[in-house]
Amino acid sequence: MQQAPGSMGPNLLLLLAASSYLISPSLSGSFQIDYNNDCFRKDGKKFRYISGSIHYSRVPRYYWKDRLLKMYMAGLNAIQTYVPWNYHETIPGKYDFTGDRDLESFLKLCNEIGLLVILRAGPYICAEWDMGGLPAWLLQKKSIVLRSSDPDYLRFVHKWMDVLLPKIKPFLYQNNGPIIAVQVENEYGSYFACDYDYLRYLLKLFRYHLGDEVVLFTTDGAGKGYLKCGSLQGLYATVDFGPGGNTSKSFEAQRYAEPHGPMVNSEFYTGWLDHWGKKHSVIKKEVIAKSLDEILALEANVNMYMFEGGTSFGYWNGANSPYWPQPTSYDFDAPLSEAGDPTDKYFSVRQVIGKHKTLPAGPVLPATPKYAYGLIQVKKLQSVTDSVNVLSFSGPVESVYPLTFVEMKQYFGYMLYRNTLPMNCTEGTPLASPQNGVHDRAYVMVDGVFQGIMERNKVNTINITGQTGSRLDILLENMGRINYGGGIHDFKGLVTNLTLASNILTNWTIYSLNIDKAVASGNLNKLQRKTSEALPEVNASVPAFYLGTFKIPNGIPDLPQDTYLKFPGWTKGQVWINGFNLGRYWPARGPQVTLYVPAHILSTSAVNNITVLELENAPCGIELNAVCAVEFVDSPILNGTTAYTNFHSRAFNKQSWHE
Ligand code: NDJ
Repeated sequence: MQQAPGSMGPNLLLLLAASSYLISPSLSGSFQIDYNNDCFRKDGKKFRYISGSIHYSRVPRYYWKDRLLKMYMAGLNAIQTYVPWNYHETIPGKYDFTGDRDLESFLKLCNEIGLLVILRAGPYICAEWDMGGLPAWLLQKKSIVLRSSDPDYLRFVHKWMDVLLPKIKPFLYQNNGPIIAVQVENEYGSYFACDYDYLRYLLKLFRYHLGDEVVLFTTDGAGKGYLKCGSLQGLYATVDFGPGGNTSKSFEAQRYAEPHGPMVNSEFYTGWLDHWGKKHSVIKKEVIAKSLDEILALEANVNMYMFEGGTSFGYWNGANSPYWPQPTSYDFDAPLSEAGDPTDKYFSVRQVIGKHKTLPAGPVLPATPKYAYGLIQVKKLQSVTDSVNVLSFSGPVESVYPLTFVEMKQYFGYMLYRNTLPMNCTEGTPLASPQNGVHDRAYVMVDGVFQGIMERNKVNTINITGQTGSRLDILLENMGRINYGGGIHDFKGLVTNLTLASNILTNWTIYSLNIDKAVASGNLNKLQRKTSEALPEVNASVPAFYLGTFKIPNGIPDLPQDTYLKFPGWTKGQVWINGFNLGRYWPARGPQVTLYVPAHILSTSAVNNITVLELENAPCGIELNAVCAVEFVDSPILNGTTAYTNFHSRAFNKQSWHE
């Protein structure tokens, strides 16, 4: 079994373990706030943390050590990470802390490497993560008031924290672990509820499980307006702000809530998030370096958000209101790239840190090698609507009106809504969602013939043609739940009625689709294209599956290596490699064009399978010299053309630090 990159030999591990013991020889460490001297104290000594955010849920376990070692070599003495509740409890009462979700192993690794941990335990985390980390099944109670003292919400929060907090208690610094501080909730002052009973409940719950020693804190925007509802007596208030502003003024805001105690910027933005259709966000390394230097010169504590952004694999990306979904890449223009490669910004940040503390001796781990496996031909398997029997494991549900994903007890991916036309639709008859209820994209077919695409907030009416009794199929895509603000109460599916020529369509047959299970089981790949089915016209393809296989050339040293997947001529869809859901691609809208492929999902001993779900148009029609292929390349493209102007509302950029 390949050793994970950055793996240390047993001697170095022993040395590190011993040295960390030497650092905290006492049976248990102490980490406190010193209000008299406006600082933290670690084992009685004045302490300032220089931290970076890495989300264990966005980096494969295979690469955790590689990224953490690079963060250590940058001069960080701590890392900050979120615990996404929905990542561990995807269905109520079923908990998963294994593999890439093994939080305890992640914490052990941080301790081994000598990195302290600032744990952001939620229950809500934002993070451009689906529903801000809250599980969608909470919406089974349609009227639930999320992030409040709604008893139904608190009941589930309590149950979840009864599982999570005992897991992290042994890793508290007071118990000789790496966790020096635990965040409660996330930017609560930015949320409409302003429910102090909720914060008090959480404080009591966290203290019950974690004891009285650990530092519990909150994070809010650097403004009185945010701190008013986001802070609470008993939780140390910290702020977040990006580069390019007035650093001292930003910390003055913190003093409004905490007249004494250490200055803490819990999110110093090193870059920014992206949205499908908008220009890729970048921030110049010089802008970061200047502000970071100011923060460190003030002897403030800082966490760089993000230091390693990583990837929202699968369906995990979130969205912003009114509806702007985020892409699969969470590169964030961070010091370590999505693939964990040290960037110029990394070395610039390391240089600034080196002005304020001694950097660890030794070389920085290099970028991991990337390999261009080249063009891989793929073949159309079947359309989604022809594969329903393989994709739907629970069979159809009949309902007078459309049911949402949550009502169908499905939380991610795609669902199929089927009906029959109640009238002749000649000359294009309007199919409409008058209340903008397509959440989020609908691919519409009549008798298997593509009719058009409806999109939340963008396209609420299309014209369709067909005869009375024709089969109407609507493939509904959940593009990710809003993760910030009041819109996190984000139901998916056809959440309001559709009308055909202004008459409400009723009597639906609804299929919950589990494509991931069908791909992983191999059943999907066994489907053979119906030879009778003619290749589709160029621009009339319907959502369909395509399959490619490839062997990784042997005899090439240390293959497999990381790579990037490109979709020349494709439009929008989802892709799996060897059953691993890599995420969404949408080169037609951008800015992300390539998907990061971590090496550990590839095989050199067996044939590799690529399963593509193309939702719109594939380069596999009858057009001349169509190249029905995807391509593995050795460098990323995250700043492709975009369909919309570069849009940053006030909410999107708290300060005008964007380029
Ligand atoms: O705490 C939030 C963090 O999880 C603060 N952020 C970060 C943006 O990367 C991240 O979501 C903001 N989120 S300001 C709101 C973004 C609104 C466009």
